[in-house]
Formats: sequence, structure tokens, C-alpha cells
Amino acid sequence: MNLTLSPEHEEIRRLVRNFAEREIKPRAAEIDQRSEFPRDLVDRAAELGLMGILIPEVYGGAGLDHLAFAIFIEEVAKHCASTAIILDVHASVGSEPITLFGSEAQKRRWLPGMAAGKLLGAFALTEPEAGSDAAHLQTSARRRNGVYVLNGTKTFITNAGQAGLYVVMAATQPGRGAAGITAFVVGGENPGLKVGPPFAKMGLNGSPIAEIVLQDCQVGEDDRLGAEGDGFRIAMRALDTGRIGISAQAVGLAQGALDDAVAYAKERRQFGRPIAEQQAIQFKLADIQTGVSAARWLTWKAAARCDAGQPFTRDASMAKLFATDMAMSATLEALQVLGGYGYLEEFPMARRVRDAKACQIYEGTNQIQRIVIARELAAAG
Ligand code: COS
Repeated sequence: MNLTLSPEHEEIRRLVRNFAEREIKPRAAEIDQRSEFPRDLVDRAAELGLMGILIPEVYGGAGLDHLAFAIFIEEVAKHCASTAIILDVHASVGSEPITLFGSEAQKRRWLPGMAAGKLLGAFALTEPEAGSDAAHLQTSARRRNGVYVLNGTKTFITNAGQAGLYVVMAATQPGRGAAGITAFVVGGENPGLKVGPPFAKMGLNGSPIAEIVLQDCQVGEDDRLGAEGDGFRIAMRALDTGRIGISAQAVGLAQGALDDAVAYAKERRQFGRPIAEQQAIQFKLADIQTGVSAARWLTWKAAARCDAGQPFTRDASMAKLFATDMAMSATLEALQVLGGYGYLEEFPMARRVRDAKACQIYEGTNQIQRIVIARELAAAG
């Protein structure tokens, strides 16, 4: 068992860490305060070749593996979880379904623009009445004269309004549940696709999340991903990678909080010595460090199993469950280390707490992750 990163993974970590420290960190507070979509950072990520991190080289991507993807998202999330989720959704659920399930023509049509950062990806599964129970979505796709006509409303769509394409799940056979769902690629310019205003939310303010309405939205047969009825499996496979990304985002949030808490604890003196020398604080820092390490290993293990072609659904769910619960408690505890300063918006701790909460909810709530893990246990037994 090799527990060290390869030189290539070390290199990607160095590259992203540099980018994040020099260019993302100084922008993070204003992105949050102004609810600003960080177009400049997306463009820079594209220049660095990061927008196509998982896209094969033949389509203009970097063709790197899921471990590299996890490292990338962690390093970005350390400083700005909004930017991390924008890049994560693009790289995982927004583009990987095309890489994995698209026809040669679809790959050639969409992937080079996505790898170049010209087309941002989004993923549209959730609906107002179908969240955790994704198989019961209501959006319909009816085939008429050689085209599909999509009607329905999708909600909580990350990158809504900024995306150049949406991977949309719709029912070609309504009433058949998972078996009746088909996946489509819908271009952002499609006149049948309307984007609602971004939701005002608790955190992740730089990441626009909104409703999209599909009204007589026409797409060609060549915009269908896979066969009719494959859509649910495509969505679930996309979410397996997506959950590795959310785990990495959570690890980054917690690592960033820990780094700041340690630096503060070494500086801050009370009762005649730095608070880092006082057990009440030491115990908090030790617990956060332990949680971060455990979550990172779970995340990397899920990524490594994916890259080795092994089943990794349960691993991705375990990583997502553990890392995001850990990030919630770690960011709160790190805030406590900073005392009153942690509560001020002037410091990044409060933002991290607000951002961490989303990780326990999206790409499958942590209750859904437990269901996935338990079902696999039962299936194996
Ligand atoms: N990879 C590939 N296929 C998968 C899969 C996976 N990870 N998970 C399930 N499938 C397949 C199953 O094998 C099954 O196929 P067959 O009918 O051919 O056997 C099909 O998909 C239906 O699966 P299942 O019966 O498990 O569906 P359920 O309706 O019971 O739903 C859960 C399963 C709850 C796990 C699913 O609905 C889910 O993940 N919900 C959360 C959705 C989510 O994450 N939303 C967030 C959206 S992005 S913010």
C-alpha cells in the first residue's frame, strides 16, 4: 500500500495551491459579500488547464484522474468554497456524463469548449417535488417529429444562468420511475430554457443556484445521452464522482479553518501565554486535525477506487457523509478558537461555517448517503 502522492499529484497540488493562495484567497471575501460570480477565477482556472481536469486529452482536457480532481477541489475550497463548487459541478456532474456516456459526436461537440472554460457545465436532476426521491421527477420529454420536447421545472441548479450546457434528466416514460428517465444535453442558449433569479441563501454566495424552467424546450435526438431509460443510472454515476468532489470541498473548508485557527492560537495570548499552549484549545485543534485527516483519506480512497475501475459508490457516500459532517463541526470549532473574532464577517470563519452547511445537503443529503451505504451492506450480505 502506497501512502504517498505521485510526483504528478504533488505537481497538481502545487499548481492549484499557488493559484488559490495568490488569486482566490484575496478575492474570497468580496465574492461572498457581493454574491459575485467569480468569472475571472473561472477564466484563470481555464488558463491553467483546470477546467478540463477530468476531460480526456483528445478532447482538449488534461485527462487527469479523480485523485487529481479531489486535490484540485480541496485546494480551492480551502480559500473559497463558492469557487470550489462552481468548478466542481462543472468538472464532475456537468461534464463527466458526456465523457462517460456521450457519443463520439457529442464529445467532439461539447467537451473541447468545456475544457477551454468557454462552456460551463451544470446538472439538472432535482425538482421542486423530487429531491431525495430523484426517480420520481416530473419533467417530461416527449418525442415528436424527430425531436424531444421537454417540459418541467428543475430547481437548486448550481451554475444556473452561467452554464453553457445543462445535463438534464427527464421522463421519456412518465410513471415508470427510474426506468423511464432519460438524460439530455441542453445548451444554455436553448430558447425553451429559462433561468430564474439566483436564490438568496445562507452561504456559497458566489455560486449562483436557481430554478430552470423548460417550456416546450426542443432538443434533437442527437442531444440524448445514452439510450432512453438510461438517465437515472447516468445521474447516479455522475453523482458518485460528484460526491467525491463535495467531500474534497468539505476537506478544504475544514483544512482552511484549521490553518487559520492554528495561526491564531499561536499568536493570541491569554493568561500570560499563547492559547495554543492551553489544553482547552489544544484539544479542539487536535480533534479538527484528526477529522480532516480521516476525511481526506476517505475521499482519496473513493477517488483511487474509481480510478482503478473498482466499485466506489459506497466509498463516495462514506466520504461525503463523514467529510461534510466533519467540516460542519470543524468550522464551528475553529470559529470558537477565534472567539469573538471568529464571529466577525471580517474573518473567513463565519463564511466557512455558512458554506459548510450546504455540503451536508447537496448532491444527496447525508441521510441519503446513509441509505446508499446501508443498501450496499445489505446487498453484499
Ligand atoms: N451507479 C449506477 N447505477 C445506479 C447507482 C449508481 N451509483 N445507484 C443506483 N443505480 C441504478 C440501480 O442499479 C437501479 O438500476 P436497475 O433498476 O437497472 O437495477 C436504478 O439505478 C434505480 O436505483 P434504485 O432502485 O436504488 O433507486 P431509488 O429510487 O431507490 O433511489 C437513491 C436511490 C435514494 C440512492 C437515489 O434516488 C439518490 O441518490 N437520491 C438522492 C439524489 C441526489 O443526490 N440529489 C441531489 C442532486 S444534485 S444537488
